[in-house]
Amino acid sequence: MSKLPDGFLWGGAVAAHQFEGGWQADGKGISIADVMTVGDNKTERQITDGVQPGQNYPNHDAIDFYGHYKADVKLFAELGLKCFRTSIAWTRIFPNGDEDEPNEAGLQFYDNLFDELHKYGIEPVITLSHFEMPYHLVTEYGGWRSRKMIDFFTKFATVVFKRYRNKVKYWMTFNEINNQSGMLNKWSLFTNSGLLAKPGEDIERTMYQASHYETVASALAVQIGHKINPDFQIGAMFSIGPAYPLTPDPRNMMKSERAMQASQWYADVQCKGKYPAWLTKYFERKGYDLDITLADLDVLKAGTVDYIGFSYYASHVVQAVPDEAEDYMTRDAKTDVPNPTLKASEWGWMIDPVGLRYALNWFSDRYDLPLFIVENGLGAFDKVEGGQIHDDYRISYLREHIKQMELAVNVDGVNLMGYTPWGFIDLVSAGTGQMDKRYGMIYVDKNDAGTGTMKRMKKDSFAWYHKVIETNGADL
Ligand code: BGP
Repeated sequence: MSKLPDGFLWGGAVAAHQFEGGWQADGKGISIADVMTVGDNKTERQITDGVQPGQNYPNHDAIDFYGHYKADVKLFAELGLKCFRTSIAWTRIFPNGDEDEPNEAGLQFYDNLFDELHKYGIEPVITLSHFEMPYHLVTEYGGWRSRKMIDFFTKFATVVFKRYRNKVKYWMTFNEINNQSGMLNKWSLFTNSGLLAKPGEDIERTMYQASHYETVASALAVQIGHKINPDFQIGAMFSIGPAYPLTPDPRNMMKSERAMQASQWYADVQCKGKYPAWLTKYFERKGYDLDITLADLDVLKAGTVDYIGFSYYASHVVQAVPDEAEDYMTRDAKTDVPNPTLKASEWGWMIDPVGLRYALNWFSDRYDLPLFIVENGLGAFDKVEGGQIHDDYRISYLREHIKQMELAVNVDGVNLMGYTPWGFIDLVSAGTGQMDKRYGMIYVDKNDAGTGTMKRMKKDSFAWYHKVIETNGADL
């Protein structure tokens, strides 16, 4: 297989709340991740009313990167990373989210981290909001249902853009902003937008309103960032799981198209600066009289992103049901079915390397922007045997996905900036809160019960990925 372009950003990805720990260190406030408990393959994480005694909150200590960052960054350099994707915990900078002045100790932590990364020539790639808004903004303002959030977010963005204007070049505004529309469940509404449904509320309407405010805030951040440093590259970040039609029945094809529209419309707003026609019509048909002003629409136009960051883990299969509504928007257990041609992970995620090539082509064709795969990987239970972790299943997953990524670049002509596998150092799962759902090439001795030495160990995938980076993707 041929190589990737020079300067290709090989890296690894994490998010502040899933690995930093130090949940109250140096003035940090409580984030939405700090009030979520541990679930597993069957039970959901609970969202508690503030931090309650006697609960297991895995994000509080996570893997204590806050206390280990120097040794950890040294290990990242040894792995050979060219870039490192993480997020800035909003609550370290504005503990409650609505203060006038930022918390200097929080700003200093990221100065230290970015200096440490640059010491080894590792480029930081920073998400502004990755499932970790201040919890106070939920209790006080109802999360993103409030327009006031635009000011809180842009203030946070302005402070960090200015502070790190010479230390960070690559930014993303909201992590997987589209989960809420694609899933419309309790978890995605809370992690994306800090939304807790009120009795009798049409939560779908609220989700669209919150999403609108977020895209406006993102577009403003893009404009502010470019003024602070014209060299900034500011991207959007979407999750994509292609929705294939179960059979060639044209109704299933229509269903597949609609499922993609329902989860990917944010790309139209953030990359083209306008709402797609089907969605404007949908608001009209549903009688959703949303607070979308003409000034907002100008902001969206003027604040389109520089690149598309996206996560890809799995694909899906959909089918129309016999009583499918005319708009093909029914979503239930009967419309989402397993793929008979693929195997699933232990969490039921369909393993589909070709789906990554499909996703790359899908974004490239529609938006003609540089792409960045900022999450991809296999969650699995690892076994430590005689101090070693033989994770050949993870190597095989990554190898097959990288092969498809290279085909997309070298055969399909996709403009790809980089690849940062998710959770390359073990961390807390966002969906389940588990530690034992592991993605890493670096093992961390900590388990679901919250116990362990926190010792870091190299898995077999560590040496493998090092070689991949060293050969720029030629030796897989
Ligand atoms: C994405 C998130 C990440 C990450 C990943 C894996 O949704 O952006 O934060 O956690 O998925 O998901 P999980 O942790 O649920 O296995």
